Amino acid sequence: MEQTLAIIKPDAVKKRIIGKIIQRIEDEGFTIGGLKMLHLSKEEAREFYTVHKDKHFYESLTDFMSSGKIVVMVLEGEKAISQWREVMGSTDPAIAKPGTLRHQYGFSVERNAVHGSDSPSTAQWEINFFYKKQE
Ligand code: IDP
Ligand code: MG
Repeated sequence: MEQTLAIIKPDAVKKRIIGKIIQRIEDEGFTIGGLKMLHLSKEEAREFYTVHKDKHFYESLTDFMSSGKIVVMVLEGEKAISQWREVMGSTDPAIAKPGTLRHQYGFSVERNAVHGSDSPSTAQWEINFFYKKQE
């Protein structure tokens, strides 16, 4: 059993497609091990995306990710990390394969509807980021 962190980003929350995305997650066979809605501050978004701090899109990305509520989930499954990345599709919705969530619901390379961890160590770090602190 593996865990990954999934986020429904502010663009998708605003589009009222939380339900469609969660339905897809369950249809794909993931177990949802944790789920909550929250609104990141700019500082929290900067901390979450600190790995991208030197990228040209860091300021814009962290503005976007702190622009509205998000839904944060822990997904569980045998190969949850790679499976969730396949279901999401490529970062850029313009090149994501048909049938992937980013192809279906993404608006731009930045506003691409969903997030997923990219490795076991990243997944652990990201899950701790959202779930270590007490509610
Ligand atoms: P990933 O989400 O597919 O793992 P990353 O390269 O880790 O992609 O980038 C994190 C997030 O930063 C992306 O999901 C997207 O929202 C945003 N992003 C990535 N590349 C660009 C870009 O070139 N311009 C604007 N935003 C970007
Ligand atoms: Mg990434």
